[in-house]
Amino acid sequence: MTNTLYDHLLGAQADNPAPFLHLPDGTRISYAQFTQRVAQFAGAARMSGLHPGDRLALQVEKSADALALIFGCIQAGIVFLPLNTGYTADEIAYFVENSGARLLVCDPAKADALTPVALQAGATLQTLGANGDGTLARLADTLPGHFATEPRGPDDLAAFLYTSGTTGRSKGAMLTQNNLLSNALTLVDHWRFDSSDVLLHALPIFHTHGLFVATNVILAAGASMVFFPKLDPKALLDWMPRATTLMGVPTFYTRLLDEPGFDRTASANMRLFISGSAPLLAETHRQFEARTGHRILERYGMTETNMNTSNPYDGERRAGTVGLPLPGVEVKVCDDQGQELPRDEIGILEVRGPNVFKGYWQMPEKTAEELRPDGFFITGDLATQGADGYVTIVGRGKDLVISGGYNIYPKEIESLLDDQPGVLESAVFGVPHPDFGESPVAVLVAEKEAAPDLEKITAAIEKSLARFKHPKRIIMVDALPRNTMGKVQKNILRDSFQDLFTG
Ligand code: MLC
Ligand code: AMP
Repeated sequence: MTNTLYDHLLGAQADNPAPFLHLPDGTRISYAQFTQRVAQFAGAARMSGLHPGDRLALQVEKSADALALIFGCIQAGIVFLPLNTGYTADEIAYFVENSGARLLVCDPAKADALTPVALQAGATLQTLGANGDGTLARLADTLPGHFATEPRGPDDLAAFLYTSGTTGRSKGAMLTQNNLLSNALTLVDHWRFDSSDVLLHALPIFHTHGLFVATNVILAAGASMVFFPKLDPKALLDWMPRATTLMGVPTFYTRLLDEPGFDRTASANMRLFISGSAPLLAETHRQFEARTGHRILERYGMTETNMNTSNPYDGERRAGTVGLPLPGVEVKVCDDQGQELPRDEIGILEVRGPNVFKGYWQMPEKTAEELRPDGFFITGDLATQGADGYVTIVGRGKDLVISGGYNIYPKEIESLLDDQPGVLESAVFGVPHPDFGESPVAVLVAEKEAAPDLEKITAAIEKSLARFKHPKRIIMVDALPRNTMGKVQKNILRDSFQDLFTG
């Protein structure tokens, strides 16, 4: 047996002198150099006591070493869980404990805050910094650039990505080697990537988009990417004449359009701009084409399924739609019972294919709620599919806010707010935001006897929740609008406050 994912993405290129990463300072890292660093990290994880199937949690800044550690896990058969760098120690504690991770790797600056978290969960802690520093990097430096690749089959687990739910705590979506590989190979073909491509990579590497879509596609194509630490539109513009493609969330495109120097000439060398993770406004699509002559290619996916649909490369890239099902992926629009609806009717989108995950880690009942026995996954997105097959996402059946491509589950914030002294009840909902697409707003109803202390509430939010989840406004109201069943009518709240950031 071989290692499905490692062999296809890296093993075959172990001697390839061509560049894989271009760092913004001009440094190039070839496939051969990267493969050696990956082997060193595979060895370092093994020497830290991890065996195949064990979990390794990492909350590290974006860097070539961070990526090498992730691929080192794949080579050593270790299941990795990449965590948003914005998560607080409270949030990390849950992921480490829930996954049973034996090793937590964090930025050196977070070691003091996270040592107790690791201890509490019975895990060890190592550090990895963005500048090649950290205890794990030092250990890796001492190890050989070869590692006996651990055999792993297509159905073996490769990664857990945690995704919050509309009720309760986050769930670890279990992704197999073949989930990731099959999707990467499909996308290379569908989007016509080859070894001459240079991708502008400015996404974080702890989510599907930046890791499994962007990075795996580049590796599978033998192409290269400019590895920016974060989005900086001016840096993108500097590199654009040497690049061919960009993948981003809609905020990337609105911020690029805010750059006066971004035009046809600046983007003349680019062949493809891809958007996803959140709805791209048809207006942004039109403005982008008018300014650059490029039609953005929008696609649709999720943590549990990788990519499901995409606008075509050659055919019509239709603004406001997410295109057609990818080869090998089946989609259907259904009613609540899973009965397929006629074309053009609005229902819940369900998807099936080799891309669909295995289930939620140690949560069989949650898995059963969302993954049907016949393999269709209930996405929770409201959609229509036209007679010509194009899918349009028209809304969400799930209570979710997407801010700049990050998912925020109102339930998580409401639970915290409801626990605060003086708060009778709360509701959190998303309203349009010019930069992030949507932003969360909280409304609070005070208890009769004691008014809530907003400063203390803000402090409680700071301690528990990553900053991107913080409500952009907290507003006191007399009562929450409810329907006759007693359910809070968030649509009324959204309508009442829709101009808060755009008015
Ligand atoms: C950062 N901040 C955000 C935010 N990103 N707040 C709300 N929403 C966001 N998305 C906050 C920070 O906490 C900080 O708060 C302040 O904004 C500035 O931080 P920053 O790091 O300088 O922000 P910036 O670089 O401007 O980041 C914005 C962004 C980034 C849009 C470029 O969020 C981003 O790269 N988003 C991509 C997310 C992504 O990869 N999603 C894919 C998920 S996978 P303060 O208070 O300290 O000032 C998926 C599946 C699929 O969905 O289909 O792809
Ligand atoms: P996540 O759980 O972070 O993977 O987020 C997945 C969700 O992002 C999907 O269920 C959709 O609601 C949303 N999403 C992803 N891509 C698009 C898109 N192109 N248009 C609209 N929504 C999208």
